[in-house]
Amino acid sequence: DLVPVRRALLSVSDKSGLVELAQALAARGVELLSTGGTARAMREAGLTVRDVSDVTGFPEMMDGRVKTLHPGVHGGLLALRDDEDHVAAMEAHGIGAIDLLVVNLYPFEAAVAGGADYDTAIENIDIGGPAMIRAAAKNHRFVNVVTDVEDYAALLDELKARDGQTSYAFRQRLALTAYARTGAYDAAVSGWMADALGETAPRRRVVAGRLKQTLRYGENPHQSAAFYVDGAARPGIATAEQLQGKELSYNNINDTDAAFELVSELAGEAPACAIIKHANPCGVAVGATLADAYSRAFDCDRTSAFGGIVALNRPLDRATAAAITEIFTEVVIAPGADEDARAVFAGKKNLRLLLTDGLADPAAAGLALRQVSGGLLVQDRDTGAVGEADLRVVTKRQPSEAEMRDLRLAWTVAKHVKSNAIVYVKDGATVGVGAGQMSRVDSTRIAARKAQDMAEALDLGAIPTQGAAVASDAFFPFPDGVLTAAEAGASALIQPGGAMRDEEVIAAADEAGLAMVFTGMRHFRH
Ligand code: 93A
Repeated sequence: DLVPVRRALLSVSDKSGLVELAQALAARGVELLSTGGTARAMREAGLTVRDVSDVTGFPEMMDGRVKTLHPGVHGGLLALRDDEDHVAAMEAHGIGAIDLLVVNLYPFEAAVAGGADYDTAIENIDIGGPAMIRAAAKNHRFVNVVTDVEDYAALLDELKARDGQTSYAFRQRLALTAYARTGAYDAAVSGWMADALGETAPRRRVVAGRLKQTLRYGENPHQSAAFYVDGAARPGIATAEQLQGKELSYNNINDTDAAFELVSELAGEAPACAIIKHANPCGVAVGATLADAYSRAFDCDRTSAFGGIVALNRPLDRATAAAITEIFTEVVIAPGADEDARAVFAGKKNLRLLLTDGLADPAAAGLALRQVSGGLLVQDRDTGAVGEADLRVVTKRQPSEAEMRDLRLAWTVAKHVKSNAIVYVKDGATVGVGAGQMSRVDSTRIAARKAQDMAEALDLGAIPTQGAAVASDAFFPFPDGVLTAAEAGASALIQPGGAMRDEEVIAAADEAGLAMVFTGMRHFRH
């Protein structure tokens, strides 16, 4: 199954490593075919190159849209060398076999990530490249296809080790890599277009991505892992620039995403901070300054904040940077950092600092995926948001303006807490978060209990849940959760409503003197 490489077609947008590869191939006596710009680059290096237009008998035309789309090329890639009919067809039509295809595609992903407009993105969709790659990969019994500059060295090693030939196993791996590339490429095109058109229907969205980074390990050290990105230009974990600190881990990426998505919901607010641990917020606050917001978020649950992820809705400043470095923090993500802040962090080599280009758009259409045994569950991102008009006060008592502000913040935070989610907020800061419990009343108790513990640890004196606003991500099925919140001192509740026992629940709230607001929308998150 060894196949000699005698003729190669090179057509690459990324020309790095091209000349060295071509020189090594030429030195082995391999004939070189090529397209416009690639041929020029090789000729400038003194190589002898034959133009594809010479093979096809057609000039490159229509701004290069049609250059390799021709039987002279595709016949040379697809012909089975051990099939009499195929060989006869090659001879009859003067088609020469191509044993090696080296192609990398028009940089569609980079163009889109760089903010290309619609027409520019369209021009960056490579047609001839993927067609050749798929043809060569299909015929890997005879043809080598290289789609990644990183594989040039392996190809030359193989040719050297096998005296100018390649093994079947080697070609199989190249073909596999090639199909991964064309699959990811088309997924990027379709994803860009779905975003451009605001399409969310799962049947019109491809679930795939491009490998951004191989990770040291997954959720646990015995699991391998990688980070795939969809190539869109939106601010977030996939596009953030890491200024310093160790490489991000799988859990870092997951938690940093959760932190940034949450803080981005507070775009229109005062300076805000979210601290995340195991994908759940352990402190969220708005403040007079960013440092104030951080310190108030930190005070929600100082114990859990240790080794946490901090996300900010404003560029990091010196005072906030200094406060953050007082404890061990894994990652800080913010839409920028000033010089002073960078200087403070520079002394903390392990602290990872990620900068984004603005905040995420909570309303942006997209998909949320979850793996189940044998498949994927696909749904729209939870872009749901309740406006002023959606809120319905169901109790005798109306919430005060201050309570209403806290209710809205609690509701926003609850959307980002694993269900069952209960969030206590007082004066623009979470004071207790109950996450991931199987019973809602347990979450209500845990959140209140944590607030109490923190108050004792900080020697606050006052009970932080006194007069707090409480959000529940889904309806209270029974009055018990409401009663628990009331016992903790809460004065206002926000929840979707819609339970069979809503009347009982409302009556319990009225009896306890609480104000309660229904949103009509649920935010489960699992
Ligand atoms: O516009 S295309 O889709 N039409 C083609 O026939 C074609 N053939 C190769 N683009 C095509 N290519 C691409 O051109 C290759 O995939 C490669 O990315 C690029 C190399 O062009 P040049 O050699 O002119 O720099």
